[in-house]
Amino acid sequence: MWGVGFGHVSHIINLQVNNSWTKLCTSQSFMDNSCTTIPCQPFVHVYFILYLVSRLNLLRRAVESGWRIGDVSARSDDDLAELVADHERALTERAVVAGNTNRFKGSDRDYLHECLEAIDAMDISLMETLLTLAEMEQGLPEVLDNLVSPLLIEIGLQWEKGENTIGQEHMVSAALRHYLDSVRARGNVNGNGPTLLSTTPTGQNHELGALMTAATAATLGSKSKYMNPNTPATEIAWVARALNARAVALSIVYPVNDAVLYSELRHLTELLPADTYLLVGGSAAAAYKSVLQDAGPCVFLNNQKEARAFLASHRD
Ligand code: B12
Repeated sequence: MWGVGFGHVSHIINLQVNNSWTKLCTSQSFMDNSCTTIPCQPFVHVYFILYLVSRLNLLRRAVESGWRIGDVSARSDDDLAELVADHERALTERAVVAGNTNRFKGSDRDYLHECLEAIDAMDISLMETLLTLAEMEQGLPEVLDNLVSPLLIEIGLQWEKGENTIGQEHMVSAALRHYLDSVRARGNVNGNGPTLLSTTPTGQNHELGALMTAATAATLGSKSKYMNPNTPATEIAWVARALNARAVALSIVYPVNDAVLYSELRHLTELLPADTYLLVGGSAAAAYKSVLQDAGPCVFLNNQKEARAFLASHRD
């Protein structure tokens, strides 16, 4: 018995010690009154008590991590130690991010470079944190013009050169989509400004330009609504009418020469109320100018700076 590691008896729930014996009970043996009594030298008692203190300490840390005592009391020491270590590791990581927040407040950080490094390391959570920090420090216009846009262009180039994977590009797009839509949602969604409906038309799957415009509009006081990408003309027109939208924003990125899109855009201009603005942007927008330029109030905008200028002068 001497020298046996007490990790082997980690289910002890009751321990009685006197000068010459020690009674060990597990939850089962305690219930059926079959606890083991072992003869012990006094120093073994000390050993037991030290073990017990360390186990109670583990149990306390597990409970402080959010576990219920009933769920952890029967776990082995190794299991408990792992649970506690996982939780404490997560806390440390959060503290590092929080520490960085304070350390860099008001600094002149190169967020673009840091985001690219985070993407390289597949640390998308860090990229999301950096976006939030950049927005707090520099404001949304700066983030859209000098962080999100160049980031997407760089990701596209890296993908073309085979320097990143499709998986990475998808992860980044998903995170940016989520970020931009949360900016839109926390903006003036139910305010008094005019309603702007953003989307992409049939066949257009690149939606981040539309989401950037939706986010921009929300921060400038519009009631900014967003439909998913690849939306048929009839649905865009129906929603625009239902919401009494002052403007519909379309993003057109790829491809440039889509016959279906020509006819969809023509159809859209026929279905929209004559006084609804059609705002069009995106790297392939110019290719469809011929269909749109003579129809209703249609405005081509090259970037978010131009979108801000237009929206600011059409607030009413
Ligand atoms: C993210 C991304 C994707 C994502 C899109 C995810 C999503 N949910 O949107 C996914 C992975 C789905 C994707 C797929 C594809 N993609 Co892609 N993609 C990109 C990437 C990296 C970013 C696109 C983007 O959002 N750009 C937004 C901004 C940064 O660019 P922008 O359109 O110019 O917009 C700016 C302004 O124009 C303005 N704006 C834009 N829209 C609007 C609208 C309004 C109203 C206003 C006011 C302003 C405005 O605001 C922006 C900021 O100033 C680009 C790289 C790039 N250089 O853009 C490639 C890119 C567009 N993709 C490309 C390709 C080839 C593809 C695929 C064909 C790949 C494939 N083989 O499957 C598919 C096509 C899918 C399809 N059927 O349409 C090529 C297109 C090349 C071309 N023009 O011929 C690019 C350029 C990559 C490259 N370098 O080769 N892609």
